[in-house]
Parts: sequence; C-alpha cells; structure tokens
Amino acid sequence: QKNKKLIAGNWKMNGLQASLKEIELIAAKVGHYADKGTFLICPPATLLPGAKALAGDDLNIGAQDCHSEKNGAYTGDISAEMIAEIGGSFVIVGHSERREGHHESNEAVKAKAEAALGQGLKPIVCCGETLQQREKGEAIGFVTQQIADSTPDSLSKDGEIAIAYEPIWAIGTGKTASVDDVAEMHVALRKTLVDKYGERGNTVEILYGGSVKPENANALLHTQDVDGALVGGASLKADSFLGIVAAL
Ligand code: G2H
Repeated sequence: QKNKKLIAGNWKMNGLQASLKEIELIAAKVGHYADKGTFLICPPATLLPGAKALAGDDLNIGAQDCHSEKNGAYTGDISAEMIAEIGGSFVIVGHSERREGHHESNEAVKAKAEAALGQGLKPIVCCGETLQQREKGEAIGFVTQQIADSTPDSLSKDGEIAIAYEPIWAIGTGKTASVDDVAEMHVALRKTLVDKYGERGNTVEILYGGSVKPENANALLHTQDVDGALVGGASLKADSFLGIVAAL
C-alpha cells in the first residue's frame, strides 16, 4: 500500500460559477490530511481558472479530458498545454463516458495520455468493464488489455501516471463493486503495470471509481492495491468529498 492515496473528484458536466464555493471549502480543509493523501478536483473547463485561483497549495486542479494534439482545428476541444497554462496538474483521460459517448479507442486514449505527459500533466487513465462482460467472466481480461493498450509506452519517472478502475455498471448507479472484486481487479492491474513498466509499475496509483461515497470509502480505500478513489457525484459537495477524505 502507498503512504499517500490520491482522492480525485470528477465533476463531469456539473457546476456553474456558484459551485466554486465548494472548491474553496474543500481547499480550506484538505491540508489537514496532507500526510495521508493528495487531493484533486476536475471541474468542467469553464471553471478551471476560477477553481485554480481558489485552490491554494493543498488542492490540485485538473481537467476531465484533453486533445492529443497541441493545438489546431479541433472545435470544442482543449489541449494539455491549455490545462497546464492555467495551473492544472492532472487530466482524466479515457473515462468510460468519453469512450462511449465520443467513441474514444484505446489508441486515442493513449495519445491523450502521452500529450498530457508532454506538458507535465499527470494523466489518470480510466478503464472498466460493462455488466455484460462481468457476467460472462471477461472483466479481468478486458480491463487489463484496455490498460495495457491505453497507457503510454514508457514512463520517465515514478508515479508519472495514475489509472482508475471504474466498472461501468457501478458508475452513478449507487452500486459499488464488492471489496473482493475490486481487490481481484486491482491486483491484476498491478501485474499488468509491472509487466509493462517493470518496478516503476508499482509506483502508478490505481484508483477505484464508481459510486464512491463517505459510507463506503473506508472499506474501498483499505482494499489491497487501492491507492485512491475517483469520485463523481459525491465530489460535487464539499461535505461529501471531505467525508471521503476523512476515511483515509
Ligand atoms: C465514475 C465516478 C467518477 P460516480 O464515473 O468518475 O462517478 O462516483 O458518480 O459513480
């Protein structure tokens, strides 16, 4: 188990300017847990500069996606450089909602992760199986292949990327995977990372995501090879995000 866990909030397409007060509340408190964790909120792009201005030293700000190219005719996209310029330090890539809604392939996700590294951002590369794949017994094979194919070819320093396992059937549904299922997947993902990167694979944080909330955070965060959480719905309010942080 790592000394510090990464607790990341993914606001998805939620939050207007008034929501920045939640960032302020979170930023004021997470410093108390600095020895136990690293904290991150990924608001929508419209809130990135405002969030960064309020985040202070103890809260990281990141984006929910980036384009693989540096700039150009890509209407609606933002680049890794744009995220870095406003002081962002992380970017989520390959979330299942983007893989599904925007037809992002493993190859496309890998290119985004590499673009992020090129700008000094830490990508959080997401993976996860559908309920049908789980029921057919294909979850481990599918997810480990997804991560092998969606992550950069090489890492130049320890902890340069994180990954997040998010079973699609547990996202926003209130269902969480059982602790045994999470442990089994995370151990398999650790092996995939060590096979790909050698010893350095042990320094990649493996987050769990999918209906993480204060009530289940303690058990999930203390499961084998779970190095943190990627939190959607429960990250929108400071109280619930801090409730998860308090479970560290
Ligand atoms: C999974 C997660 C955050 P939620 O998508 O990425 O969302 O916690 O709402 O299930």
